[in-house]
Amino acid sequence: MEWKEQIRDPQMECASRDEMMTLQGEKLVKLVNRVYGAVPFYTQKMKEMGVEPGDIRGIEDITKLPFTTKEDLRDNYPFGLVAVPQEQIARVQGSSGTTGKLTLAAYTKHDVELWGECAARCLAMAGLTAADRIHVCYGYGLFTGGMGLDLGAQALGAMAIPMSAGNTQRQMMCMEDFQATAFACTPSYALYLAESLAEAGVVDRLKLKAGIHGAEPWTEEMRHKIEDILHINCFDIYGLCEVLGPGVAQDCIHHKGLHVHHDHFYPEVLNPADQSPCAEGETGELVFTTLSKEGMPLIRYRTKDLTSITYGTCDCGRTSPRISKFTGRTDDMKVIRGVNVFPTQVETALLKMGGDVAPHYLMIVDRENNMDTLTVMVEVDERFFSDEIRQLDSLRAKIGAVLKQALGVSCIVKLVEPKTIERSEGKAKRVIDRRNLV
Ligand code: DLL
Repeated sequence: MEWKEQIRDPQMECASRDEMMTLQGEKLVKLVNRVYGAVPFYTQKMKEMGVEPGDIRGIEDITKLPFTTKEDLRDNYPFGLVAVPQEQIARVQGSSGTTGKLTLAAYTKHDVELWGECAARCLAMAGLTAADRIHVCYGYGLFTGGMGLDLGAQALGAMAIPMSAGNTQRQMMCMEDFQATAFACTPSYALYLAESLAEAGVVDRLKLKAGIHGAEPWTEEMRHKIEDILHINCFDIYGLCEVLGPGVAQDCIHHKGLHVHHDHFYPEVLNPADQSPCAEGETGELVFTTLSKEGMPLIRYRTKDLTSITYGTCDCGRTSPRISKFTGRTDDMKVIRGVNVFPTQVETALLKMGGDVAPHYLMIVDRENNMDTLTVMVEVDERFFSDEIRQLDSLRAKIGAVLKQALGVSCIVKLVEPKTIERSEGKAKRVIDRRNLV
């Protein structure tokens, strides 16, 4: 089919580098003045570094500013990094933190509108317009997927179909009945759904033309597979709740990297070892400064996502910097069926169970029939391996329930005898990922 270039905000998306740097500089100066004083964390960090708001005069001064990490968010949980009076917070969203607590993000009304605008730019990048019907099968709730795409559809003037996740039969029925022209979900679920639609023989009756997928790493091969089954064009949407949610960046119809909305998010790619800047095209850790957010703006937030960046003008005419598909993370977080899972969450949950369960575990992440699976091997007291099989079954069910509660995703529990899991003299290997994503 014919793909028409849609640029929602040409003034911003196609601004010259000089114009954009001037705007980014002005916004950075305002941001620093806003958080200094209002957010004790930043005031203290800047004082420790000997930096005052007056030292920040343009975007090139960004390197004088401190970093923010996920651990800083945890230490200031839940509202310590909020930069406005709390009554101005219009909504909160969250994702998994490194321990039992969530990573929480707070948005003002302005931030929610900004989010919708950024997500709408992404939908436009995928060739969608107000005439489209967007079937959203990302989860709604604290996770940003459902709400983000929904806000984007609203801002675009399109029809949002708020399906939320799960119940594939119902998804298939509504997709056909409501004549959705685009759908949004994780790439792994997209492939599962695509294959289910093909098996049911309904693909030709659908009106789909685009798929908007992200929240987890995926490959070009995966993209082509979904596209081939459904005869659509698939797009890679990126975001994280701390920075905004889906809509921070996405690829356009030329699929030559994910365009970052540079007027709202200033990206840096830094060498993870010493935080020195990477050269264009060189892989490093992606760091974002939110230039426009009010509620919980972040300065130099270390995403731990590994990518590279290019600055040239794209074939679509956009000048926004483009990040490449993600090659991994600097930490051990895994995204399983769109849910962020940290080994430390498993550890915390097992330790809380105490007694018969040892905190020796191994997570095995795999992909079966295009769906992520998580198996957790757990060492338990050897008396469970006597002839009382029923005891073992009930312990397995109990651990399964505790882990589901802690991780937000179900897993297969395999109980093993003490000392079965290989011990390491250095860092324990807690996760084996067999998905071969990169
Ligand atoms: O996953 C937001 C989102 C929802 C993005 C729907 C796209 C679509 P969090 O739960 O905070 O937010 O998880 C953020 O997920 O740091 C990456 O490691 C990973 N991630 C998100 N998008 C992509 C992508 C949402 N397109 C974390 N490719 C991020 C690879 C992604 N990884």
